[in-house]
Amino acid sequence: MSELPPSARVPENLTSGEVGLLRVDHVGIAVPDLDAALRFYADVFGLRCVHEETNEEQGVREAMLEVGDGDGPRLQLLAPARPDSAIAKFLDRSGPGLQQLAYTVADVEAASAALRAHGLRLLYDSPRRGTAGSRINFVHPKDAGGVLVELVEPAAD
Ligand code: MC0
Repeated sequence: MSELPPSARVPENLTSGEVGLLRVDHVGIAVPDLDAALRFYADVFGLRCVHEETNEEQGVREAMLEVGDGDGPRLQLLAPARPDSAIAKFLDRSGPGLQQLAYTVADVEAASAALRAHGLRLLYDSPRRGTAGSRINFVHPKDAGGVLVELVEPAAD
């Protein structure tokens, strides 16, 4: 639906540590109703939706919102697309709220391998499809201080 902002393009030679986190990509918030949440964030916070899609594999309807000039991290609204999804389970257990913190990486497989070497559990053996054709994996929240950490390798273009 939209081009990646300049901040989501991966510059060469920019890494911090062996895991290679480049920046905060987005913060994910679980919501029961995507359309109602989009209205709330537009009307109250003035945030603009720049991308929306349904990810069947993850069982989510999601929307990306830009903050300010759009050069920084985005806000991701996540609503369940089916009752057995991770987001539906999160909402049942915890209610609406912060669900994940996502970092941009240049190479999701390399980042996952580095985190596994530190003894952390990655949720998937190999990357899966994320927003806008990105490749993603997650660190189990119990291995990351209670935070569900997502690694996002943006699509090449
Ligand atoms: C569960 N826990 C969390 C949590 N979800 N803690 C912090 N943040 C979360 N989001 C805690 C529970 O409170 C519980 O703690 C313990 O983890 C349960 O662990 P579990 O039994 O192993 O797991 P489940 O069944 O609760 O599932 C949690 C898990 C799941 C993270 C494995 O949500 C998952 O697979 N997430 C990855 C996929 C995902 O989130 N997809 C939706 C976004 P206690 O202390 O009670 O034991 S899709 C997306 O983000 C894409 C579109 C993208 O950005 O590109």
